[in-house]
Amino acid sequence: MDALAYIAERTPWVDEALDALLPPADAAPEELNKAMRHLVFPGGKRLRPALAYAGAEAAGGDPRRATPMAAAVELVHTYSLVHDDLPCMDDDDERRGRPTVHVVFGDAVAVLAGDALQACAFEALTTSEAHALAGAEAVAVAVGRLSRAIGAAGLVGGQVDDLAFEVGHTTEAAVVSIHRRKTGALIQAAVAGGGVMAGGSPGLVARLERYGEAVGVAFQVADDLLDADEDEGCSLLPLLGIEGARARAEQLLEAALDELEGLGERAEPLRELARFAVRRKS
Ligand code: GRG
Repeated sequence: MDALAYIAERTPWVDEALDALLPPADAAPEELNKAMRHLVFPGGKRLRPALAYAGAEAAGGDPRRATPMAAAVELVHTYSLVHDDLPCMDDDDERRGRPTVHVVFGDAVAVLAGDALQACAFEALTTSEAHALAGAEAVAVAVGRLSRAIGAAGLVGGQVDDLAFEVGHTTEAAVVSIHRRKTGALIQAAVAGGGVMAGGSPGLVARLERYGEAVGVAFQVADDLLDADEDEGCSLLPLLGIEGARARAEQLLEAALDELEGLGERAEPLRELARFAVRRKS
């Protein structure tokens, strides 16, 4: 099954969970609840949830055990996009072809909707259903991994360094460090967290972490290649050129695939998703 077919098969699972977790749009406070749903439905590619499910499959578990992690990573991803679009950050009026949350609901509600989406991510991981699916120990480990991935050492720290980034005053290592935190850490948490929720052994979860780190950075390099015509921000393109960046993404893909060596069929979704993350056209 190719990556798009895999994502299409798994997306209804996470969408159902997201719909159940988010407050109804007509409940009070309506502005907040509508703002929280604005970017979740319809969503984007739902790549991170698919990676959580595929991580669970590679661990040999029932992929449905990863649903709380799949929902949590998509909620964090959505919160980060809502905040990234704000006037004080990237100041974008449009995302996925629709007006951004702050354009529709105002800056204050957009900040608060992002905050509430992040809280909802941890709620997703700690419901009684999540405990029943994965067990208390796996839930605790998954919460720890997600917290580390999205805080000062991960997503938020990477975003701060990205905002302060100056083109022309940098090194490849500095760019990769930002990619690893801003984009890679959440992707890594999705895959490894899926493996944890499905009862993967510590050795297998460590392999998933290394796979996730490589795919996370490669995903961002691929994103930079897709945006090659736009003003260059924090990107490997000015340092490596288009062909050099493409080659680097392929190297990272190979490194990710190497981590799955010997896992056979059960890791096939992860292999397909890695190829998709690197070679996608949008
Ligand atoms: C505000 C804490 C905070 C972080 C913001 C999300 C983000 C970090 C910045 C947005 C800009 C950007 C290029 C981020 C890198 C990650 C990335 C490529 C996000 C887009 O992910 P996709 O392509 O999006 O999976 P869809 O729309 O498909 O969900």
